[in-house]
Amino acid sequence: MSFKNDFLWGGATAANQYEGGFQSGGRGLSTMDAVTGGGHGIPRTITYRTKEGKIGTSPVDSTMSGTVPEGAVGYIDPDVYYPSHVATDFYNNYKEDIALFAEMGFKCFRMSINWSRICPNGMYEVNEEGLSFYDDVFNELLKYDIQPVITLNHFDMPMYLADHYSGWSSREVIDYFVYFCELVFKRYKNKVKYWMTFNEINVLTSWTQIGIHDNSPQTVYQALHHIFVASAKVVLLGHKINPENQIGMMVACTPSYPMTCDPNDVLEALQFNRNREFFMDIQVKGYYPEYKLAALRSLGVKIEMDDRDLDLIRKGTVDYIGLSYYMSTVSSTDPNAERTEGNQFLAYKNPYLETSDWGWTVDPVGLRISLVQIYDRYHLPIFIVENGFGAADHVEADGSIHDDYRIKYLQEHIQAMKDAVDIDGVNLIGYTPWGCIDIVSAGTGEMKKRYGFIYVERFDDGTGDFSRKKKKSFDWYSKVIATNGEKL
Ligand code: P53
Repeated sequence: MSFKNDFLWGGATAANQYEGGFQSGGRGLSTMDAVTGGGHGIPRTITYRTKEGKIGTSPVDSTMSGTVPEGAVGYIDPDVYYPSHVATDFYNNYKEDIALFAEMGFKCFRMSINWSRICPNGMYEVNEEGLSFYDDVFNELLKYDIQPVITLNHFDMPMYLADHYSGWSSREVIDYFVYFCELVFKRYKNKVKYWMTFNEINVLTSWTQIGIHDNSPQTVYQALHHIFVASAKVVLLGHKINPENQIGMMVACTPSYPMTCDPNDVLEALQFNRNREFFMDIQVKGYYPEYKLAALRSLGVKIEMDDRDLDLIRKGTVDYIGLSYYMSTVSSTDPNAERTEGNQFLAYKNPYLETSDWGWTVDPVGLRISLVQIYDRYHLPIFIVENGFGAADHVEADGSIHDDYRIKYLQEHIQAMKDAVDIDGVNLIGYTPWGCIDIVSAGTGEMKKRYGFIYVERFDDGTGDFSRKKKKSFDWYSKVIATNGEKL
């Protein structure tokens, strides 16, 4: 019982946090190239240049939210450290890294394609060198029977589109994105079967992610509408190019519990959770749900649509639901409820849960609850494409790394997945723990917050030789895969 025989065990990464090579192989600039390191309680910033030529910075919070003023463009300061420029250098280490993934027994590997590596300015142009880089990567994966799982857009975009179109607030960007997707669907037709369109579509609010210059509800929802239409078009196109393609959506799943059984708290949590379900309603069911239309009306948001948009959204629904799950949160209507300090995700303390050093709750039962709720509501296969424990690892004198805390977190979450499959009947198709090799943290920009089974010698001050080392969790996860999740 438990996991299917072809269960997709693997690991997950994203180009802007892992790939590096930002000026190699004809790649264009990407928004994330202008995002600084941050860390140790200091937020990351976007560096920009205004129309008048003034250099400025604006903060990016841990939800990646942050914009630059109207008319300003991304700017790279030669004296500043930008973690994504080299990241942990997959670009020059992919063979070695993939060999290590194969050693762990990975059946799949999730990564994103950097749009500006294929289309340097995001428009109708093709960088052959970029296409052939991913050919090499996919060939290497397939050599070991590792299925690539490709995120078409993970928290970045060609900087040119952010600078000249205010990103996704312009309708033209739909066609540019569809063009890019058509290129990669055709090029990798015989290499890639699993795709997902937009990473964590429910948290897209920033210049770095979607190129917008203000994050008023009007701008965000108009941009999201374009993203929904683009995603639907891409799903239809991907199915046409290869009917075997499995194309999913991807949502950040941070479920909220009511603080008490006060019906007002229950309602508050329900509204919070609906803000996430909205995205699945659109991309799985294929329509704008009434509760969101009502909320948009009361916010005074008016979305401009083309006649065909709703029809496209109805037709271009996805094949599976991809989700990230790290933690749960709490909703309350009590003004005196205990608040957490300066944590933008988790406003209230849950007295039943422990937290990581970064204040993220550890809640495996919350994962099981979410799987049940999502499966009951949508009846689509579910793929957990992110989960994991960010921690500061200590390298012992003999080079070993005893990350028992990470093993414990993953053990408990895999057990919760098993229960969801065995007891609750959820159709779960795969599991790719986040940052299976150490990569840059999205929220903090740090290397210190590590998730990997593989350690990368790279530090926040820009030093380190990029060498790779196995952590204790490496052997543990290998055994989990070898026993198809029986031995935790
Ligand atoms: P870091 C919100 C809630 C949960 C995860 O995060 C989130 C977000 C949005 O920031 O992001 C995902 O690196 C994201 C990854 C990211 C990962 O969580 O801040 O898809 O890119 O690295 C972990 O610890």
